[in-house]
Amino acid sequence: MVHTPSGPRTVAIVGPFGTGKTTLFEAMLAAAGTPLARAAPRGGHEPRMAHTRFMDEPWALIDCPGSVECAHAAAHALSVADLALLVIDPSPARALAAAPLLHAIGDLGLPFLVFINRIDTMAEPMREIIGALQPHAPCPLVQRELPIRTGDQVTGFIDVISERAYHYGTEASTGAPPPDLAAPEAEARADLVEILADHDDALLEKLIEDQSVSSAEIYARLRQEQADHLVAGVLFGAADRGWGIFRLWKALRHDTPSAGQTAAQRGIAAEGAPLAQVFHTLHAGQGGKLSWARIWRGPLKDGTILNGARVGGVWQNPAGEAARVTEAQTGDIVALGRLEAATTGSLLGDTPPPNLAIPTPPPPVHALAIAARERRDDVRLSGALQKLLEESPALSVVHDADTGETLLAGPGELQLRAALERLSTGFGVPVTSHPPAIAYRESIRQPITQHGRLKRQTGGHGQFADVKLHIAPLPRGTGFRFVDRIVGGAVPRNYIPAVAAGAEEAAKKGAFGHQVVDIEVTLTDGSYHDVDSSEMAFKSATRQAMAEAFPKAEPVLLEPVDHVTVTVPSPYSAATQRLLTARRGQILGYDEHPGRPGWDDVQALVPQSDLFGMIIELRSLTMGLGSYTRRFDHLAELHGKAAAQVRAAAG
Ligand SMILES: Nc1nc2c(ncn2[C@@H]2O[C@H](COP(=O)(O)OP(=O)(O)OP(=O)(O)O)[C@@H](O)[C@H]2O)c(=O)[nH]1
Ligand SMILES: [Mg+2]
Repeated sequence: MVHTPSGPRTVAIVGPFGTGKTTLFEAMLAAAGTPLARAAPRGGHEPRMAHTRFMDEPWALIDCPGSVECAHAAAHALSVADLALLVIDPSPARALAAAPLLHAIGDLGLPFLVFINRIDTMAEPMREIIGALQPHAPCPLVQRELPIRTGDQVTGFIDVISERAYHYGTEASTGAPPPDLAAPEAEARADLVEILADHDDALLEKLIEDQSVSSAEIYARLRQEQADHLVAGVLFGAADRGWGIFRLWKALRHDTPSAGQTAAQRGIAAEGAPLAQVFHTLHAGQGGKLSWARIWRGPLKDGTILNGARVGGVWQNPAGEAARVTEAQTGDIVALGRLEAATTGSLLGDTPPPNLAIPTPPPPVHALAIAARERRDDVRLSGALQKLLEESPALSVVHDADTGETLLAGPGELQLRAALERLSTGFGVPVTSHPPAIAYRESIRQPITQHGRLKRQTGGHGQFADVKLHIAPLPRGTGFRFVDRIVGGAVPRNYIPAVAAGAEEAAKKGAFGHQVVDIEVTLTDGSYHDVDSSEMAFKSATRQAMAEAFPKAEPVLLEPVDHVTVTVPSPYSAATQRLLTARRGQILGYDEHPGRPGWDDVQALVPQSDLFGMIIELRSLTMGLGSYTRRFDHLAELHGKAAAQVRAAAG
């Protein structure tokens, strides 16, 4: 085998909000002897990278934000990692919060370890915590450590495989397990071996024949089965006290696949031109655009042409600070400078691209209408938005043709707020925002015949047109229709298109000021003047007739109603239905979410005006786990007080 220089193995630290990932990231770097130059920001929205060495091997750690609104950033980090380190709270009740990450890890087929943090506050049995997590995990979870307690405090642990005891504060083993823990330890070890034996006949045979299994055998088997994502080990500790960090590092060192192995698993050939996958983008002011990428195939030199653009700088992050290097090796995590066309999720390199799973953005669940605070910033706003979208691929910008608004949509309220802040302080374009306008419509309920007549004498010759229209309601969803019933040339052929255009134009603004839909306008009769009639005159007369007709034809306000699918863990189904009902939702039913046992899809029809802000309520109801998708369904008539409110709001 040819030895090729290899970059670091990469671990993505993920977990629910506030479980101590950043604290663990810092503790791991400190334990490796390369503490961060500056403390990492708490509760940040961005992944943070650091390079380090542990026992003389290179590593890259990615500390991912935990907020559900940042799930997409974490998904990108997971998609370039060799292993996921899932950090959770020591609480069975909070296990569900890790379910989406466990699904994402399972979908990627990524090896992972679970780290139960805050062991200093653990009040419940370890078995229950793991038991609550297990139903959401893509494979069996095996407990690799057993807590040693002094009073009700955890003061150390037993390594279940090596059967050695460790006390927090010392890295070397303090010897054999204390006698009172010998039995539980033997049991935990037997459980672990039994799970491993499910995929290993030789081990199974030994078990059946009651032969002893050596630590070396178990370690080797565990490593293999973790790499094949057949099992995942569970360790624990307390990040902010440095407890259990050294053992965690040793487990990672032993069990994390190399970049080459991960690349092979993703179907990337070892030989070939450089290949990199961008997982994070940053516009760093003076430094220009930085594309953080995993090098699936190196070496990649500064100045290399990737997808037609020259790499303008390669940086690593020792101690969490950027340091320029001349080239990156296979496996490296580096920032590549000035690749203008690259975005988060881009594959940079030769064709054909390998079959890599690039995360798709989650459906937007919150949106704001935005505008540059200063009119003169309009053009700069579009440039700033482009940068923003490169940095935050879970955001999207659409121009709503109905309302004329620019909508910034994304995974939640906090992300949108952070985005507005980034636009103003990061890119120097202050913006205003407000809830998106609802595209109300209106129609009529009473057919009406209306005469429109324009007769005007201006200077030389005059303006004359005369039309008789029949305006009738159509079934919901039909739109606008124009019918010509002129016989005998009462309105000459060449003016009919002008009548049709005038009618369509007039329908843009009905009795309540909204677009009029689901009507049929029939031109039944009219008259003209040889000299004074013109297209303009007919258009004008038609518009006038329509405007006069609408208020008399029992106008009715129509509001857009969406079909909404809310996905929640099943225990929250009933509460979700109540939430939807309270927002004027009409529940259509609920079903198990396809391919995700324990989760439900609740279907409902909900007026658009009641969807604004719903995600905030839904998340607070569901431990942040609920999400939804929506699509326009139909227009519904709005009467009484509700209609009056909309009209009052419109002024
Ligand atoms: N008691 C205890 N507190 C801890 C431990 N580890 C972290 N914390 C505290 O938990 C809080 C959250 O820690 P962070 O490291 O910011 O959590 P995080 O997972 O990075 O949070 P997000 O990135 O916002 O999801 C901080 O106040 C930490 O001091 C621990 O082992 N024990
Ligand atoms: Mg954090």
